[in-house]
Amino acid sequence: MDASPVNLTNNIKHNDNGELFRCFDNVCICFAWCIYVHTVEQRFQIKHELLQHGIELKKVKEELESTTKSLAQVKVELESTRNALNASRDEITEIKKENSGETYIRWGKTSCPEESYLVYDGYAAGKHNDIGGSGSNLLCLSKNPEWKDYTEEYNPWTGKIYGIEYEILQNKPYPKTFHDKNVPCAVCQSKRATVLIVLGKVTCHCGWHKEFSGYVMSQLNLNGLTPSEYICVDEKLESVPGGDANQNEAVVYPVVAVCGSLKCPPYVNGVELTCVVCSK
Ligand SMILES: [Ca+2]
Ligand SMILES: [Ca+2]
Repeated sequence: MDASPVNLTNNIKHNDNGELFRCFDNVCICFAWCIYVHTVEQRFQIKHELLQHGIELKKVKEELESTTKSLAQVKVELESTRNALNASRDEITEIKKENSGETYIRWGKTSCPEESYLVYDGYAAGKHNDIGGSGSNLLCLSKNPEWKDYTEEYNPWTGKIYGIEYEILQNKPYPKTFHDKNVPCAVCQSKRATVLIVLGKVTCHCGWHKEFSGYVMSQLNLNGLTPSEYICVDEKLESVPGGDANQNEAVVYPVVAVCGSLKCPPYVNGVELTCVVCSK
């Protein structure tokens, strides 16, 4: 290497410039590195924030799904409640309909026909068959009487009421095993507004519903006996338990047609008269 002063000066200048450039490069590298590091940090920060947002979005999505399921469940429950309310409303309407019809007595039975409602079943009762006075109508007495003021000692100054027996030994319509047995009765409420008892028929007229059919019965047709009303007794008899003894107090016999003023035909002399209870 040349050691002359000029060369030395040049070398010094050269060396100064080299250091200068190296310093400048280092600063640039440093600056670039800082920018790079800052950029990486920013990216990392953004990535971290995005990740957090993603987690929050996932939570919101899960909550939305859970809420949707809950709403679906509420909808099902509301639908079920609405159906139950509709069913209750129909039931109430049906009960109102069932309880809006006319009542009738089904003599000889303890129950009502399928479409009718049993108000109560009881004991058929009426006046004594060969003693005058008292009432003439036949009644369906409750099995559970209620009393108010009363006296227990015998008092002749009263009307009287007796249990009714079947008197059917001489007649065909009913089994003779029911002879002398006591007559039960059922008070029924029809689903329909009007009830009509038709004698001499076992079917109802067009537009009418048949409640039950049977035979007409009444007090015996004999001089000296006081009359009763005619009643429609069911064709399939029942009897009051424990009432088999022959008491002959209040009684009912089958009723037959008598030709004369009553036109025959269509009626037939001596034939037991049928009856039907109809509603509409
Ligand atoms: Ca009896
Ligand atoms: Ca008798």
